[in-house]
Amino acid sequence: MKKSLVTAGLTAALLATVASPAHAQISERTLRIANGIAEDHPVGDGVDAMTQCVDERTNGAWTINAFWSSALGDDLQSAQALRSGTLEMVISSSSPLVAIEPALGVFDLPFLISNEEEADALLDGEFGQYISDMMPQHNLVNLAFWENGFRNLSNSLRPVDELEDFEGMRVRVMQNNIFLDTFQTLGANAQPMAFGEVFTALETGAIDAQENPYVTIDTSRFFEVQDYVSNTRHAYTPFMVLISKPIFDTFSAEEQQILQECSIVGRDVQREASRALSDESLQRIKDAGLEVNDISEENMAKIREAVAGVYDRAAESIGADVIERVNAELAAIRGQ
Ligand code: TK8
Repeated sequence: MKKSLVTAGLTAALLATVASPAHAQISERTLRIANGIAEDHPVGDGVDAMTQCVDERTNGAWTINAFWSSALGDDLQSAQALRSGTLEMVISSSSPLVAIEPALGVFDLPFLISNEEEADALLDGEFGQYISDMMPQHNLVNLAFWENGFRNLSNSLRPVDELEDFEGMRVRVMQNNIFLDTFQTLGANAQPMAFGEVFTALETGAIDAQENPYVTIDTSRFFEVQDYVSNTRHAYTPFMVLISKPIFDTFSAEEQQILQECSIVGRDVQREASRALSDESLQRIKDAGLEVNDISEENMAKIREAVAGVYDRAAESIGADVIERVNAELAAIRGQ
């Protein structure tokens, strides 16, 4: 009698564990995510998909609250808050985070990546992992690379379709030494500025120009305060989906896995949305009355040539080994 009671009790305990293995491992949590871009940017689709995934897998134990348009601060401020454990997550451009990890500047090298397939292979492969592995020493964990995308120049002065057109133009660049060098080398008056200040700076005429993917020119409504766009595609920059390491370290292994996997679910939705919206955004920019300039191959070649020296100068901050590594990886991806 006694023995069978014990057995029954054990069986019940075992059944409970088997029936809901998750529950013992999952705590109630609220994750705030900081973002600089607007909610209707494709990152919004990615966050929705990630949230839904997390909701299903935690049986509703987690709440994800996203804050848009720099409401919790800009990329760099948010990343610093993650490092000290006062904010859970940020979806940040890699570029301003060179202040934390200079090797991230590798993605900012002009004309490094030439199409989305290369970007995905690079970021989701060994090189992306190599970069992600650099983040924990800064108290940050990179869960995934999402898409910011190919960047194009917009301005309020004149059509830009050759090298000479950059001369003296006051171009906002991200707070990033590689972009600063690239635009200075092109002859522009490059001004580093946080993303949240760009619209007003364009509106008041404090600057003439900025550079971002079409989806950002569209969703952050830069088209309202700009007259020309050129498809320069001078760099492809990623978003990093970062979580505070001190906070992530308090998660159970299962919770860490859920967030990791749901960030990948979000990534795939986000990239698809980004690529689908890009053409629509360009159309909206045209409909808003902006002149869109396609730069000829010949003029593009001169622009590329002008900025070639940026690579050598950037080696000091990025690390020559990191640049060699990305070049080797890209050559392999291209089948060279
Ligand atoms: C939004 C930024 C933006 C980036 C920039 O926070 O700063 O121009 O392209 O997407 O991360």
